[in-house]
Amino acid sequence: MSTRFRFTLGATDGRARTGTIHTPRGTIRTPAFMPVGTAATVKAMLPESVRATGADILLGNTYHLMLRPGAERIARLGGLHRFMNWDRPILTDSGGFQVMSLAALRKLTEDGVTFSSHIDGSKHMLSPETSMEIQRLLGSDIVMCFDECPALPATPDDVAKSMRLSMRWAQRSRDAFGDRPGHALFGIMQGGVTPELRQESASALTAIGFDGYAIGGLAVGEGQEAMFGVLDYAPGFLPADKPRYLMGVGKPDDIVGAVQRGIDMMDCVLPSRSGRTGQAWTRRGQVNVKNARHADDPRPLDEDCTCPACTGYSRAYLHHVFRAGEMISGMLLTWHNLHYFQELMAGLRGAITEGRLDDFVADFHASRAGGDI
Ligand code: PRF
Ligand code: ZN
Repeated sequence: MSTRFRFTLGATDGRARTGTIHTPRGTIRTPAFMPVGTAATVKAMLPESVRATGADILLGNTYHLMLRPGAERIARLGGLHRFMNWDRPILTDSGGFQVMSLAALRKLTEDGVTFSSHIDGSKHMLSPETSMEIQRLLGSDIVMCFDECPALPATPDDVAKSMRLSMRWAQRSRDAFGDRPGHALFGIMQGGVTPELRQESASALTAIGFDGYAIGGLAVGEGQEAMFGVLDYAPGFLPADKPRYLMGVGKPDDIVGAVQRGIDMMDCVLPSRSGRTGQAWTRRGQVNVKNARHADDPRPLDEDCTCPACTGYSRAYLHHVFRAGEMISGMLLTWHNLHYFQELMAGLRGAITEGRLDDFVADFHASRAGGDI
């Protein structure tokens, strides 16, 4: 493959920046939002529809795919891109975070973690080495280090021990990943809400050397103020010439605040998951289509939105198909939500490029009504 993995910075506005990640499977415009395709599908969406919303890259999960249908099976079938019919870049999470939130009978040691599947109870093991092997079998373009994200609340001492374990695992991940031209390995910073621990983690990772750096261990219940508190300093501990990825974030206002603080990539299940529970995100706030006051409303979700849900259907129809449990409900709302999130990212990129991010952010907050609209 001719194109190596490469990040080029574009414009900056304050601490915010635009950029381009070049990969053999295509380019990723940053700041980027990555829709989540946990089980080799962005639920309720065809891959071409996900692309039509403006996504350059999807996220997949080691944990789910190793359990079902299995990484070796996906490899035999030509890899995850071929399997799910998405030929653009895929980033895969490494599994540890999902083990801790989903699996039963977890046992953590220096070597890795053993656990029972949440699907059938079968026993499995993940370590830096097995996670790198599974992500290789999947054919992931951006591979994440195997880390541990401590459940909060935790004492600073527990957070420090966990972070140091993750840093030893980061070195093992780097060694096991090896040299794979065209594929990238990202380190994951931990350290909770303690600046000294975040600095120690960043130093450990940059000494090892990665193609990009994630900020893990946030959006785990600490609240937006505490998360922004960490994002006020943590991105500055990382090399400016490499992409910075904030894992598992977030709501539109989290995304805007993270981009203002120098984050380049994010992922979250929110637009797809809330689409299936009747929640729409719009530039004017949230709409809950299950609310009875939409039953006779001929207006679209958002007059200004060009997605299929807003150009073809009324709030009354979206209310009806949600209430009737029709599959098109999740399809239309997921499409709308992903379209809105991608339009927000395009708006942020344009504002940074033109040096008007502060005005963009002021408009973003001003146009949002309090509560359901
Ligand atoms: N580590 C990994 N995946 C993650 C996280 C983490 O800390 C988070 C935290 N928000 C989401 N996904 N590997
Ligand atoms: Zn729409």
